[in-house]
Amino acid sequence: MKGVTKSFYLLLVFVMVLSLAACSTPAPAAAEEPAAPAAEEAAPAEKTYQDLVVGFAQIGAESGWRTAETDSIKAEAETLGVKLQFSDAQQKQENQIKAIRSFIAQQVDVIGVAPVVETGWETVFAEAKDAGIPIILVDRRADVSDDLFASFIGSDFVLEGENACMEMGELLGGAGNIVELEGTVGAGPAIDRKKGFDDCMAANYPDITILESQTGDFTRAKGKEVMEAFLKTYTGEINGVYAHNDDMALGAIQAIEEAGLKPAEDIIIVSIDGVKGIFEAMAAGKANVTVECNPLLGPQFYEAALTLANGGSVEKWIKSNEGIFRADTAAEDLPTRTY
Ligand code: GZL
Repeated sequence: MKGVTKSFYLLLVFVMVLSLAACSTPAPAAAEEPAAPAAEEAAPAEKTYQDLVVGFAQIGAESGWRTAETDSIKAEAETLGVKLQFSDAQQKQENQIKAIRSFIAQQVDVIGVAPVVETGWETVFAEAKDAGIPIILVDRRADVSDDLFASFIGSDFVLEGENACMEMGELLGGAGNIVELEGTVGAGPAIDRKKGFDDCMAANYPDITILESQTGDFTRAKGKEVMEAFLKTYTGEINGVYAHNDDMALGAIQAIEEAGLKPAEDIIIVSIDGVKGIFEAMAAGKANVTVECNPLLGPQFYEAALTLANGGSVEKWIKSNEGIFRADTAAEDLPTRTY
């Protein structure tokens, strides 16, 4: 028994020594926390609209639509507190190019441009790209590679032409002779509205003939002048006019009345834009249809500009949504029109 007792006590002492050692052994030092990384360089503060400096190279003031767009670009800058450098090119591409170079020299954050024609922009757009300044195309496209512009904000002009075609075909009962007043030669909307309309006519209305198509340069004066010539050349043959914008249609209406004919009755009038003047003409029974093309692009333009200025990306095509307006509702629509 004695031997058992002795071993027991020896074991007890051993266990007690072990426990004391465990208690007295300092806990392993907590692993060294890695030093907090050096504070990363603070990212630049996001720009706000009030920080934004934007250049806008506008075409000119050729139509009511254009002046409505200019009003939207200027008014929205005022509302948002954006610093806007605005230039009016008086319809000349070389003046738009000069304006873009001046915006680059001023190191603006973003450049907006409504290209008067589709071609001739590669060099100056590349200069903006080299300067790190994004380009936004507003209401008209440019024939350049995708890397030379950040976004196109504007309408589907081919669809506008197709809509005008279907309205004209309906109003003529599927047969008759028409003349076409085209926009500025080489301008995106003129090229596409013609394509949309002419292709749709060929596909859907074989009994409607386009007697002649000529540019009226998107202006009322030129539209009147060309319509006068058409009325002399095709006396008594013209059943309808398709004008690429309302201003040329309003000029054509004047020419038709001065020739002793009734616009919208003797000659159907279909045009594009949706400016107040055409609603007044439709309400007075002098025009039949306008296909809307929204010029109030200021809000979308500055939203995209701010995103780009903060290093973000935007959709390559920010499309405008538009309607078709006819004479039968023009009087009630007119008070709601804002341009
Ligand atoms: C369309 C715009 C056209 C309008 C015309 O986006 O470029 O130019 O239809 C204007 O009225 O002159």
